[in-house]
This record gives sequence, C-alpha cells and structure tokens, in this order.
Amino acid sequence: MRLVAITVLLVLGGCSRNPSVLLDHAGPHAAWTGWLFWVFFVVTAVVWTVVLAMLGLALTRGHSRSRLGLPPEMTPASDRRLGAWVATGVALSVLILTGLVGASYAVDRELIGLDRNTSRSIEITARQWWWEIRYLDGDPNNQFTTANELHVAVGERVKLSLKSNDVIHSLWLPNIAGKRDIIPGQENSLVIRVDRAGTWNGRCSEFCGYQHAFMGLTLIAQPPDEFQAWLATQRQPAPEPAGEEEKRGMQVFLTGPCAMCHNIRGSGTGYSSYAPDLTHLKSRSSIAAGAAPNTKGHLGGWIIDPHGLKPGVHMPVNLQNAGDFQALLAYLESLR
Ligand code: HEC
Ligand SMILES: [Cu+2]
Repeated sequence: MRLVAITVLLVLGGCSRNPSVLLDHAGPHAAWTGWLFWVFFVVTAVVWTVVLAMLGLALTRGHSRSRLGLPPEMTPASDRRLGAWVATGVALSVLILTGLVGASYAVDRELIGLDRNTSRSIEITARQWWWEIRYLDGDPNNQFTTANELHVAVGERVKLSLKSNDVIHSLWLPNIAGKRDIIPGQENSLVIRVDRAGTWNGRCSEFCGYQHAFMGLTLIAQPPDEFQAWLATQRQPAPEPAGEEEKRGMQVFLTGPCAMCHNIRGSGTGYSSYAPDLTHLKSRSSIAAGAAPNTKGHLGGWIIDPHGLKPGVHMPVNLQNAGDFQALLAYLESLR
C-alpha cells in the first residue's frame, strides 16, 4: 500500500495546470514536432510489444526439446519457415525505418515552410542572466527596448534574431518551438507563431553560469488589438514623476549608480544596454528574469541586496539612507 501511495504521489507530483511541454502546443512549430513525437511513440511502442511477444513465444516453444538435451529439429520445411520469418523481419524493419525517416523529412519541410514571410522582427540579446528584447521597426522612432517579457500578437509570424555578447545561451519556449542556441559573434534566428492567447514560459537551456537557472523569459501572446495597445504604451517615454517624492526618487536614480547601467527613456539617463531598460518597469509581472514577482516589497529587497535573490548577479548592493530609498522606490513604482 505504502509503495502504491508513494508511486501515485510521485506521478501526481508531475502534474501541472499549465505544463511547459511540447505536447501542450500553442503554435504550429510545436504542433508538428508533437505530431512527429506521437508517430515515433506509437510505432516504437508497437515494435517493442511485438518483439517482446516473439521473444516470449520463442522461450516457451523452444523449451520442450532443449530440456531433453536434444538439438532443435531442422527439416527442409522448418528451414523454409525460418527463412520466411527472417525475410519478413528484415522487410518490416526497412519499411518502418524508411517510414520514420520519411515522416521526419516531411515535418522538416513543414517547419521550413513556416519560417517564410515573417511580419515582425524582434532582436533578443541573451545576457548573464536576463533577456534584452528590442522591437525593431522601419521607423527608428518606433523602436524600443524592454526586458524579460516578450509580447507577440496571436497568429503573427515573428522572427526572433538571437544574439549574445558574453557566453553561449540557448532559447527554449517548449510550447511554441524547439531550442535555438545563441552564440557570441553569430546571429541565429528562430521564427515563432503563437496561435493561442496566453502566457508561456521560456528558459535559457544552455548552462551559462551561476544564475543560469534564474534566466526565465515570459512570452505573452495577445489578441492583435491588445498587442497594438501594448506597443503604443511601450513606445512612450517614462511618465513624468508626479509628486515631490517621485521627483526626489528620480534624482536619486540619476545621480546614483543606477543610471550608469540602467536606462529610463525620457528621464535623462544616457543609453546603456548593460542592464534591463526600466522605462516601463511596472508593466512587467516579474523582476530579475522571473526570479521574483514585481511587487514593491520584492523590488525594495532587490535594490538593497540583489545578491540575496540571485547570488553573483551583475548588479551591486545599493545602500541608501531611508528617505532616498523610499523616494527611489516610489519613483520606480510609477514607471507604468
Ligand atoms: C553595475 C550595473 C548596475 C547598477 C549600478 C545597478 N543595476 Fe540594476 N541591474 C543590473 C543588472 C545586470 C540587472 C539584471 C540582473 C539579472 O536579472 O540577472 C539589473 C536588474 C535590475 C532590476 C530588475 C529589472 C527587471 O526588469 O528584471 C531593477 C528594478 C534594478 N536593477 C534597479 C536598479 C536600481 C534602482 C539601481 C540603483 C540603486 C540599480 N539597479 C543599479 C545592473 C545594475
Ligand atoms: Cu543563459
């Protein structure tokens, strides 16, 4: 009973309401790959069952003569039967293997076809340990940079240009498409199309250092009009600080170390892509590449001691007097 209970618990432990797996696909790339998975699974399961059944048959049938110490009986008729079995086995193997190679090839063609005619380009730079996301546009005024949260319109074919300046990373969006390596000095690309509105998890899937496990990417697929509205807000510079406290917070940000690494469009920072763009920080649901929810408390804890949350992160400890700290926090909270 206990063993059964433990097994059931372990199996149930793998359940999730929103599984990040290929089989719960949300786009055509993952759907085709998922289809290929099922073809391989069913065919190999049948082959495995048949082989084991034959083995069982051979073990029980051949038993009576060998128990008496007699060699197997060979007659011209049994010779022919054996030959027919071997020929059938070889023919079936060739047929099945050719079929599987053919299915892989067909899926490959489908995937290549899906990569044509993209209607939007987004540049993603993988960094230790977060994602810089730049929305490209024919009009440079419409380009902007954000971090860790990738928005796309449902049904749109989007080309992601993948770059890295530090080490090798890899982008994996299990529900959407296969992995793609991101290699310094080489631009790879990944085309995605998401057909179901929702929030999907992405991961860095190439070990890239200490905080590799906390390098999450959130993909948000929205209906086209919602996505356009999101684009319009993101293109805006940061809102002006409203009250006295927020104004003081902005000064703390601009005169302290923050502005050396972070950019807030419209506040007077220079342009630095060393750290996440904070222009619309509060429009994102988490901070530090999914390491913590984007609440005031977590934000405060992160600013004072980022290493408490992500040891080894490339952001220094920031100790300030209480007044400056509260003002800074109020300013950051206003960056909607
Ligand atoms: C030496 C450069 C550097 C300085 C100085 C710095 N940061 Fe950062 N900051 C980073 C890096 C790098 C990250 C990304 C860390 C990660 O997720 O791995 C980051 C992340 C953040 C984030 C989370 C952003 C997000 O969307 O995930 C916030 C908020 C932030 N910093 C605020 C500040 C504030 C406020 C200051 C000044 C008190 C500051 N930082 C000073 C480098 C810096
Ligand atoms: Cu990485």
